[in-house]
Amino acid sequence: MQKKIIKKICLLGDNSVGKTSLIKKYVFDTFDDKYIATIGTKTVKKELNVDYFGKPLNLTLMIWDIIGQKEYRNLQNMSFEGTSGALVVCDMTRPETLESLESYWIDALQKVAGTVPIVFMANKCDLVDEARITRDRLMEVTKRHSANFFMTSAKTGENVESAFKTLGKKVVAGKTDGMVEMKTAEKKLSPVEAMDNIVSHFCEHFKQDTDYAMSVIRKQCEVVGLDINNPSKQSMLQLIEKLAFVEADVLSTFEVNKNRIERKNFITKM
Ligand code: G3D
Ligand code: MG
Repeated sequence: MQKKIIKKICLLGDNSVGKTSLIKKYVFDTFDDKYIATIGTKTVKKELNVDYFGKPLNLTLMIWDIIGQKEYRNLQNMSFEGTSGALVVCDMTRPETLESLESYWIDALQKVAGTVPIVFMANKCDLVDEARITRDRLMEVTKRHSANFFMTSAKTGENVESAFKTLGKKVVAGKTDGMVEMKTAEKKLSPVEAMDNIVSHFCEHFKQDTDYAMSVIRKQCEVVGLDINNPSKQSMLQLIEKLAFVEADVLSTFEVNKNRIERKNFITKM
């Protein structure tokens, strides 16, 4: 049987760079304005076949169209949650939209999703006479992020499929070009490894020193009766709730919930 996996990706970039049009072209193979008005920040699905270490793999991409207005920071952060990769889009007729990827979007994504693979789309390449971003400039910027770029057109369809497919492959491999490490999505964690991830996650995110964070962990393990050497799933879930409670004093509700979700993810990987 063919192996199947589902991955979430998102498209991000300033207003009007063509994110919605690109998704529409890729998923439905059309380009018109009616869809643009109705899709909003919805998610669409697209199945594709990719090669996974020499074996065919059926990959379903859940494609998120991220709202382009920078003021919607919380909505964006929520959308970035759990994303495995991103297409970062600029408009070739507006150089400021490329600057904005570096000064805002990539950073915002990585703060929530970590270092996930990205592929640049320099869109509206059909508007040849109006293009104000050069190939050299694109090379320079994308090199800094160890990423590929494609000059695309949602209007003609040029390179649209290639860009999505390239990201799909990277997402499956679970690595960025700059990283040697292989993070296989399917790797199972032992209970102790899950616990280890929860503890280190807490120590990283709790805004006080690591010693203090560890003392909080020890105390809360005692409270829920968790055995460090043989942690049960139930006790880890209880611990996660206790840690969220402690964090509520120093972090925002958004951060507390985000941490809780990320920690529970370690348990689902068991
Ligand atoms: P967004 O989702 O990033 O905000 P949209 O961008 O997909 O809504 O596109 C913004 C405008 O750019 C739309 O025009 C759309 O038709 C146009 N557009 C998108 N991609 C391309 C492209 O590759 N080539 C050209 N020539 N135009 C493109 P309107 O006029 O509806 O604002
Ligand atoms: Mg849009």
